[in-house]
Amino acid sequence: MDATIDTKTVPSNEDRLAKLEGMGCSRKRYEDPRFIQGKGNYVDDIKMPNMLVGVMVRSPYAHARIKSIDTSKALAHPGVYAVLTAEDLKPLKLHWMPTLAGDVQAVLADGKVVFQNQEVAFVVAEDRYIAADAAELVEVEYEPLAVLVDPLKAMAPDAPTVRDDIKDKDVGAHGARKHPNHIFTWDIGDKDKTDRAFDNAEVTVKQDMIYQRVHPCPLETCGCVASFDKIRGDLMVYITSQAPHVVRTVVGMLSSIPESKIRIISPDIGGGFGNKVGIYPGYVCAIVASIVLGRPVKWIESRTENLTTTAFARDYHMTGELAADKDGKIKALRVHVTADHGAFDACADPSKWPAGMFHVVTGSYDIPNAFVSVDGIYTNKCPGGVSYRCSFRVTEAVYLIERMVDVLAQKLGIDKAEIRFRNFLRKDQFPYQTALGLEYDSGDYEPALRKGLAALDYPALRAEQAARRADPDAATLMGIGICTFTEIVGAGPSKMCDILGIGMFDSCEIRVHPDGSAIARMGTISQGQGHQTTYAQIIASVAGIPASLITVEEGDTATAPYGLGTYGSRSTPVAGAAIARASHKIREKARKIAAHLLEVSPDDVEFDLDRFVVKGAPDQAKSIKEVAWAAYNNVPEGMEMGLEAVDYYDPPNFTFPFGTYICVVDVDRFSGETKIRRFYALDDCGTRINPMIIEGQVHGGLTEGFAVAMGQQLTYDDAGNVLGGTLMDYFLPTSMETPHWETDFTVTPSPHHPIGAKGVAESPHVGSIPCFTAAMVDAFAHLGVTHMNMPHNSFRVWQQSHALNLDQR
Ligand code: MCN
Ligand code: CUM
Repeated sequence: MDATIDTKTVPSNEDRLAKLEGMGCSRKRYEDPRFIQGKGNYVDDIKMPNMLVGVMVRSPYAHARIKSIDTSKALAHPGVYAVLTAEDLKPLKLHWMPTLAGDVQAVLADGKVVFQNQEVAFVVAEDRYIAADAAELVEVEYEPLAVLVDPLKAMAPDAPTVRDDIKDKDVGAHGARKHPNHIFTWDIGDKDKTDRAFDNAEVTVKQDMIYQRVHPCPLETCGCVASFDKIRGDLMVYITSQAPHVVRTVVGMLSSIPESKIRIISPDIGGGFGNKVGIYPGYVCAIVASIVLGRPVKWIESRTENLTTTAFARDYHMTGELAADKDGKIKALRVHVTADHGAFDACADPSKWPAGMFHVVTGSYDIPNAFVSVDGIYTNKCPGGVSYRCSFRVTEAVYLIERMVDVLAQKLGIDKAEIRFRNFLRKDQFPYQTALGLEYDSGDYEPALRKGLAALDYPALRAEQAARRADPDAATLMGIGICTFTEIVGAGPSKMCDILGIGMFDSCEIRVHPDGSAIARMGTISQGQGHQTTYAQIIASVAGIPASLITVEEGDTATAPYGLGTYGSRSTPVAGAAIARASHKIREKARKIAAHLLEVSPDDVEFDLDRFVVKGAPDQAKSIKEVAWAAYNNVPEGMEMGLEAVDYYDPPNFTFPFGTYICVVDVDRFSGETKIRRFYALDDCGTRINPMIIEGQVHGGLTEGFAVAMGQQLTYDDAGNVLGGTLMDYFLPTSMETPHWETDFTVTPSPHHPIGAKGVAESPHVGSIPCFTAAMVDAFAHLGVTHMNMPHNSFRVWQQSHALNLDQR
């Protein structure tokens, strides 16, 4: 089908716009036919000739010395090709690997294990069943050691030492260490000024809160297929990675194979949510095994391995304080965090930021003074991760400030919406320098909250709540939660953000073929976000090529330009900008070719949706399709043939999406059972590329927010056993539990982004979690409750009611 335009009989603008399917259009997802029909191509779908499969032997103990490992029985098992232990990796210097956070991590346990299910040996066999049977035959003798699970006890003089390998190092990647279990202290803000503001304040409030340890739960677990060609010296790895180019660089560093001989391919990915940013021991072992054996080796996690060993999130123990005047105008914020990073600091944050973007913690409010201090701590828990639909600790930051504003409102008896109006940054204050050193690009918070309050008829809800509270026999309590968050996404300016020294730019390369269709490649990688659909829409609007004629390809380092990948909702703010700029380069070259064809000066030619028109002579025009053909046979004197462009975009700043979320809950005061009556989510992500995809992203993020707030938790018992390592114990909501979502939007473009777009994918997660807690607390607020730790499952809520004697009739 020819979707381009015949310039002689130009259809109406409406028809042409519809054919382009550019920005603002709810174009159907190009990806869906293959996903819905089970025709996706995931890592576990990859089968290579002579492929072997590796399975990990893991530690049952959270902390133990390894006295011996006997692999002989496993090696003797028919169909087994190799059993790797730390001793085998030592000659290759691969028994430890550097982490993204500047620490080191054992690839296979070296002398002792430091968390339950830690990797101890890697068994490679004909197939997964044989490998799993043989893994049972590996005999490891352990001598259990005292276990540290509580980060608040980690710095005690008699606390067990988690990391023998660095116990005497008094400086780590982020400065001085005060204790063998201490990783870093990260301070930001003006402590003296903040302390003074507290000393002089009319009112202060303080609240402790625990943001529990959770785990992202993508449908597809982590895995890879590594294939080393001994003859050519080439390494090819299919991998579940949100950042394939970074994997290539890291694999190059570890293996000394030049990057030109390494090809990393992230095929279809069954969800990422931050779980697939890190580099895991399983990847390293599969690669080593393939190099040693000269055969492809696959490694795929089980669900339990995924939940208990790769990437955790949160585990922040926070104390917030606000100073304010009697009218609720905030004067200062002070925060201390004890951050449990597990046994190795393998957090995937930009290198310079050990607590990620936590310093967005001043939120949507004009807070003149702030000071934050974060202590990173080792414990006998799983390392890595940190991200879970959150731009590097933003979820924790937003949770803290939104909770604190509520606590202050409660103390002063001011309505929770009203106190926000009193403290919001005003539109004319942007760009706004926060007390913690960020520059917010744009925002318009007040209209968003007004729209939300009107949509739910807030006064009526409060009246209903008051009536309910006044009735001693009411069976349900009612809570209203408000969250007016500011996110920070689009890491990031290379002067602030890097990964292992590589600046966090992103990229786009577009080639227009002679027939006017095009292929575009980016350094990001979709895990379900629909990039193949939406990226084409940006090109369509800027370069005039119909989206249906644009093939978008990501995830193969052999073809895509270098990019830092997809996480932290950075694709639209960073790669999206590169796409717009590359498209613009195409358009400008096309304009010159069109002018040449029309025999006029390029200045006399205007771009008009999908064609170039001579100014003042609308019948004289060349379509982009005609120009594409000419690019290969008839270009102006001195111009290079072809029509392609590349752009590497280093953003000048982050983008700061925001939103107003409102949640109404009904809580059974006798059983603790909670029903989400309404959940309203207004998001502002600047220019909207595909409203339908945005809505889908918001639904997904809200569902994950609901999961975290209402049920998810990775608990450890005192011996360091993970309680919650299966989906029987770990809450993954289905459509049965998930509430109905109401979405809304405002549009406040980013002034520095070429098309004014901000990221959106993580906002619903970041913004909804404090909103759920706020609603739960609000249900009990008239009884003096100021905070309840998550998850708000029925049992815990019932305990709360019980403590307040609410379950006694
Ligand atoms: N979009 C838009 N207009 C905007 C902003 C975004 O139309 N102004 C569209 C984009 O074109 C893109 C989608 O919304 O198709 C998400 O864009 P963006 O907000 O830039 O986020 P990323 O593409 O960088 O996605 C990353 C983000 C993260 S970090 C997590 S975690 C998460 C999320 O995406 N993981 C997901 N959403 C997910 N959705 C699915 N299905 N699976 C995951 O693993
Ligand atoms: Cu923060 S989870 Mo996402 O960045 O892949």
